[in-house]
Amino acid sequence: RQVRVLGVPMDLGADRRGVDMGPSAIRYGGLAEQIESAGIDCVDGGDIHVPRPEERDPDAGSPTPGRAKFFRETKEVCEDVATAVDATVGEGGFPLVLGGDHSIAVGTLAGAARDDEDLGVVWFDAHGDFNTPETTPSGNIHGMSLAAVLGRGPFADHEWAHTPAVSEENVVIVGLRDVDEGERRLIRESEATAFTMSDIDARSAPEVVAEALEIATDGTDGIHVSLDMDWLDPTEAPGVGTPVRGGVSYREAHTAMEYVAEHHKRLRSMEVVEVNPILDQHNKTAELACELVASAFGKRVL
Ligand code: DIR
Ligand code: MN
Ligand code: MN
Ligand code: MN
Repeated sequence: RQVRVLGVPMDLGADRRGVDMGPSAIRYGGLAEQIESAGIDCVDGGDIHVPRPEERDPDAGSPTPGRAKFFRETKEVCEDVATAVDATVGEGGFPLVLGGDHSIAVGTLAGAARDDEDLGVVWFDAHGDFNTPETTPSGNIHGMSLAAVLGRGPFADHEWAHTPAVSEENVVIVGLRDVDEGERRLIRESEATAFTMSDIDARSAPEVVAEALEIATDGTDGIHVSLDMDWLDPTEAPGVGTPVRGGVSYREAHTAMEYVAEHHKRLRSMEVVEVNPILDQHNKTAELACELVASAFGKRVL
């Protein structure tokens, strides 16, 4: 199977400028070489067009002004992402989507799940991304994307978003440590599983990731892996939109991706998001993202 890289230089879903440069930084960090070193064939499909925030009004076209900023633009970008991902899957390719902020997951999953298959999702993130326009403290759609995928947040009634794109019982958040007040209740009430950093401390990262993969593959045809780089501790991944202390280590992240690789027959799509080169140290976070992708695709020491 051939990996098709799709860049989405998106920062409309996050206040922190800089994640729009993520796709460039990740490519510059050696993505193609890393994927090839895993023995996987790879082509680059270029970038999706994303408007600059300076040329738009965040509230224009928003059904909930201030509570879902750049709603209209996010919809347009995610629709394009969905079309590109759907086409890649249709051609038998493997979509690897590079963010950009995490709002793009609405597009990735709309495209990946538009196929007849039932997908499970493992969402590696410090955050739940489970806010809705009602609970959001920021109005940033990247904090609502998992809720949106599940048909709870913005775009719930939008046909292009194909929501709920996946069923909640097969969705697992791993690495949670920064949750907003209203968001906490939504996560607890949902049928999605959330493993916090405390769970990882108590049980070890490999054990938690193994269980997450079990839940995501249980009764599904395949899985999607959404890797928010702020899942890692900021000492390893300082170049992210919203760093949060107390994340997983370099080794824990690699081990997790090696576990993902063990499910390669079920792996259908992947995205790497929230890389912010402005806050990075010599592109360290983007280079780490490339390494982790290679591990997920089966690269091994021996
Ligand atoms: C916060 C930050 N929970 C919000 N979210 C994210 O704005 O909703 N940061 N996803 O990466
Ligand atoms: Mn996220
Ligand atoms: Mn479907
Ligand atoms: Mn995050």
